[in-house]
Amino acid sequence: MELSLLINKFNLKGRLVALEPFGNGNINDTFLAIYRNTFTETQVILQKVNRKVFPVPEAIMSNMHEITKHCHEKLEADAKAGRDDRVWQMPRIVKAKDARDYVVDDNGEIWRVITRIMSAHAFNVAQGPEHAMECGAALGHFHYLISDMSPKAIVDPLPGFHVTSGYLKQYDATLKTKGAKALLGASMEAKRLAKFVEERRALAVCLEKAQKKGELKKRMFHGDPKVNNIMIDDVTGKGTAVIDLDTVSPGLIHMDFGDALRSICNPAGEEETNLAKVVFDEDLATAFCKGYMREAGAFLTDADRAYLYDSIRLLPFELGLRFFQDYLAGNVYFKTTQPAQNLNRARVQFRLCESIEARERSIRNVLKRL
Ligand code: GN1
Ligand code: MG
Repeated sequence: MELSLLINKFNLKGRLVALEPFGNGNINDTFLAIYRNTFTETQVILQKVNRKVFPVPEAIMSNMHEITKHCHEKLEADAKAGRDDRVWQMPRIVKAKDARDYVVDDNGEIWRVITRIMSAHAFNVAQGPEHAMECGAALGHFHYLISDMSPKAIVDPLPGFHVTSGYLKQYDATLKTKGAKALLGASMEAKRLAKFVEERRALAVCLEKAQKKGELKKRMFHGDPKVNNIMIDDVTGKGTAVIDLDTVSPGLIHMDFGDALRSICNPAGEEETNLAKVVFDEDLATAFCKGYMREAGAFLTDADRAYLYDSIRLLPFELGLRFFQDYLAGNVYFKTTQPAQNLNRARVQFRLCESIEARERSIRNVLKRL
């Protein structure tokens, strides 16, 4: 079905004047749509939910319904009580004309429309310490927002998501395939990455072990708080919204903490090809942590704090492993524009992991002072 006919099934007013690809997501197809009338215009985001990644896309939408309902009520109550120094925002679902939260196209694909947060932008890399601090504050505030949501309202969006030992198992199975063997045989760099993984098998289970011992407990988490999922207000420079709610579910908030830092503290970004430019920037990390603790520090236990360093080291390893496994499996999960892209993405994350390991003492000192 043509996109303009599809978006016409949603409850949007005015004339559609633009509909174009938007953002840099690795999973869903995303478009920006602009509707105009005599007086003003409305901008919304149209997305196709990736059914290769999310096994039950309908559940993604029922989760989104529950999460936005919970958070909007809380945000409005806080705003009314004048509790915040700013207006925190969260996109809302635009209903279809048949009053449902999404539209199913002729191929059975699920499409949704959500409002666009206006006068705000997300960046692909950190712009400096103030930006990093605002990202920290926005994630901390998001954790506060979802902290009292009932996990029962949520259907597991992506079984196995952020279970590092599971990714390792998947990687091991992939290694046995003919395709992976051929790719490994053909590239010294791929062999080097395989060795990198071998040397860090114990790292993969550090947080899972702490969870088994009861030191860490699942809470509601975001799942994907990378820098370009955090919107910054154009006017004030402050964080205003955390977007991409697809993976909000019960999990370890350490996964969010580590994921945000691996993304914010790598100013070279995820697609850098010159590894010399990939370093973990401690100034950005310190700023992020300050912002995060301001909003969420009160609900971290001593045990939570004890595992923060491990989470910072783990997440680039985990994402690098996921990219590398996908490369060896023939690029079936993450969107790519060229065959070696996932290999390069893995190189970047593993280099970041090394850079974190080299700075362990200093990072632990920063964390101690929080
Ligand atoms: C994917 O779609 P996007 O770009 O927000 C991935 C994250 C990765 C990220 C790396 C559901 O997120 O886990 O950290 O790419 N999302 C899923 O860029 O796998
Ligand atoms: Mg995402």
